[in-house]
Amino acid sequence: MENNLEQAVREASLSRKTNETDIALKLAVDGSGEAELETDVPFLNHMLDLFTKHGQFNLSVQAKGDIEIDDHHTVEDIGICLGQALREALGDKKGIKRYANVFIPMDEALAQVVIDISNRPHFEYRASYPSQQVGSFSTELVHEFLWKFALEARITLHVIVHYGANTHHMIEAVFKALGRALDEATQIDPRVKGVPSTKGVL
Ligand SMILES: [Mn+2]
Repeated sequence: MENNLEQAVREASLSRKTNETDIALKLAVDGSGEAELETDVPFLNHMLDLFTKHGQFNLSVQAKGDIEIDDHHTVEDIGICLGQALREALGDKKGIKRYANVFIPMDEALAQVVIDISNRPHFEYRASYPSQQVGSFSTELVHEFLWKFALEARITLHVIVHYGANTHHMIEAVFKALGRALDEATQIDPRVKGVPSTKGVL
């Protein structure tokens, strides 16, 4: 368990203020599923709560945004902050599993999330939802959030919603799968010596 002893506490906090949003975010990778979410986008709070619970992270987000326009900037900027926090929290990535492939069902819906903590930002997304809105939330913002998260975290992220009939369920399955996949890929594997790359750096 040498790796564990050498591992610094994997957490990061940051704040980001623009003319569009004002965000404070704290992420602990090795948490207990505790979420404290105060954003102006209730559906995103619900999704981040699931993400945190099923990823066994701790996450707090306080976000104010220009939701009088729409939710876009707030959702996008929380994705940016979460990505930056993940990247910072993981540090040199020594000893991590790096990859994960997770399927999560939510009743009739099935989502798959495949991750490589690669330091190579890439996002693939295959999802077609029956409705364009969940409550007041536009489903196109799921793409926006995930893409900016992957970009700033510098991970390879593939998200596939295989099928489903209820848009709320389908998106819920995505965020649960994202949490579970990130939990697995960020786990310290005692067999991994140093950085899990033949290049020697991630
Ligand atoms: Mn729900």
